[in-house]
Amino acid sequence: ASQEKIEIPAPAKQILERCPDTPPDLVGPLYVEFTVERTLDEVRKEMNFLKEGGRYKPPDCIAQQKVALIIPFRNRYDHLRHWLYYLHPILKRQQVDYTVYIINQDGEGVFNRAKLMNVGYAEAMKQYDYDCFVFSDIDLIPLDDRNLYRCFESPRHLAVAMDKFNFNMPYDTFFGGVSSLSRDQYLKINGFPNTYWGWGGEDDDIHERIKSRGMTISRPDLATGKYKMIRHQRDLHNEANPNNPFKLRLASLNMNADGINSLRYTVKAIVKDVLYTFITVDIEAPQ
Ligand code: UDH
Repeated sequence: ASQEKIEIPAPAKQILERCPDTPPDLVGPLYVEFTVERTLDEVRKEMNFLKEGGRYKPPDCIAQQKVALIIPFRNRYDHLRHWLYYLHPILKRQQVDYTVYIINQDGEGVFNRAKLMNVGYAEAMKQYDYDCFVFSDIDLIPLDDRNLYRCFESPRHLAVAMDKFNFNMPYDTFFGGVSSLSRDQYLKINGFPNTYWGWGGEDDDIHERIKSRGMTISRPDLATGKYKMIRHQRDLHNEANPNNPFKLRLASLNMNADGINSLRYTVKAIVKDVLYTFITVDIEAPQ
């Protein structure tokens, strides 16, 4: 019998490579303004690259990190629209595999930024195997897309040059606004404090935690780390808390008992929009 050779064509499969260290499509300095009003629907139409929940991952390479963006939130819908309009395209150019989590404090009790960020960590970890967490205020827009929303060897402070501080650090140990920690870095400091109710001090506490665990802070330079803040009045129920500065001295003592290991909250609702995952949460706030 004659032997017939049959050629079986190999299935067309694309082998993805790891994304490069420097994303190729970055543009550098950005033009940002807050005078144009956009509806959420208009923003949605522009972000046709997103998947349900405010998710994106680069189609042509494997992202270096899986990043959860965590935003503490209550009643700042005008800021939210600006933030989504500017940040999604930046994060796409940065080739991040990411999801945006808006952590919305339920009720009218005293606001607690750091506790909401802990909730964001815990809820994000239930959904995906994130290895990096970027924590951002809703009112801060980067002015340069080379300021990478990812994690580094050390915990990173990204918002080093805000317009409201004349594009400078207000003090040397400042850790406010936008920061990133890998899962390991976050767990090494037992997450963030849950006990800073009202405005002030929690960012300095986080800085103390990092220092007391022997880690240093990584930062972009002042030119790359520029931010524009959306001007606003002080919110209701987020008055400066005069006790918070005193707590700071005890930060390295309290950190073992106050953090992700002592976090208590109740999820009220999870809504997945194409622009974000919106999690409303009761954090047992004092009235
Ligand atoms: N946040 C809310 N809702 C609130 C309070 C805070 O969403 O009611 C979130 C939001 O992400 C915000 C972040 O928490 O960006 C930090 O709060 P903040 O913007 O009040 O803090 P910041 O230090 O401003 O930026 C302090 C008040 C400035 C008053 C200036 C009056 N001229």
